[in-house]
Amino acid sequence: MKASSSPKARAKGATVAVPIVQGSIAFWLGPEADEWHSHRWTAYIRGSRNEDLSYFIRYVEFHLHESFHPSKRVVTRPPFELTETGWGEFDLIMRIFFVDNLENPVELIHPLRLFPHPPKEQSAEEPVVSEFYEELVFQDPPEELLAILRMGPQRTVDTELQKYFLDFTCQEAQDLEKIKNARDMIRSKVLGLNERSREIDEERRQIEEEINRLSKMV
Ligand code: SLL
Repeated sequence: MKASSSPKARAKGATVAVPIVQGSIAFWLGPEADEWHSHRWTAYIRGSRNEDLSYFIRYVEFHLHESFHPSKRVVTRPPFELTETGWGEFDLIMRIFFVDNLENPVELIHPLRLFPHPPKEQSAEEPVVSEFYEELVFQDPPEELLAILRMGPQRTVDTELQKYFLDFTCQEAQDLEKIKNARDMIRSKVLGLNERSREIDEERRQIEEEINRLSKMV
């Protein structure tokens, strides 16, 4: 059986990039705050346009600071978010597992932010938002996963927090523009190299003619 016809085969040469956002939103608890629980925060992985990512993400493991018990939490349904209360900032790890077990999990490190930067007085209404645009890049993905990724998301997810999300649509447009510019540059380089290659062929032809002419003289 040819490798390409196996459902577990990898699609050699295919690359798919899926834009996602890793983030956290933290609310100061105001009068309810105590020494150990000054903030309520939610950390999450979301689509850059709030798409439901469960079409290709099976679950997300959140690895918290060891002062949380248990420190590992698993979220198996969208939205892939975790809410906790605490007092301190730390880097949390979000490990993303895909619907296709052949694809290795991807680990993102998220800097949880509770306090405004630069520092200012906190209000219970205005949260601290820490979001980063990322691209999950699948190189030679399994055929099945490739088909799923190409089909794309089927729906969006609504969450109470979405009014605080940052807008990354212009980041996506900028990335597309960069890709287009890179393509144009490669295209013009290839054209230049083709031209040079034609010149070299012509030079070689002339040298061969010269060799022929000279060898007839000896
Ligand atoms: C800091 N390096 O010192 C960091 C650690 C840990 C935060 C922050 C636990 C809450 C709970 C919690 O908020 N840990 O025990 O329920 O700032």
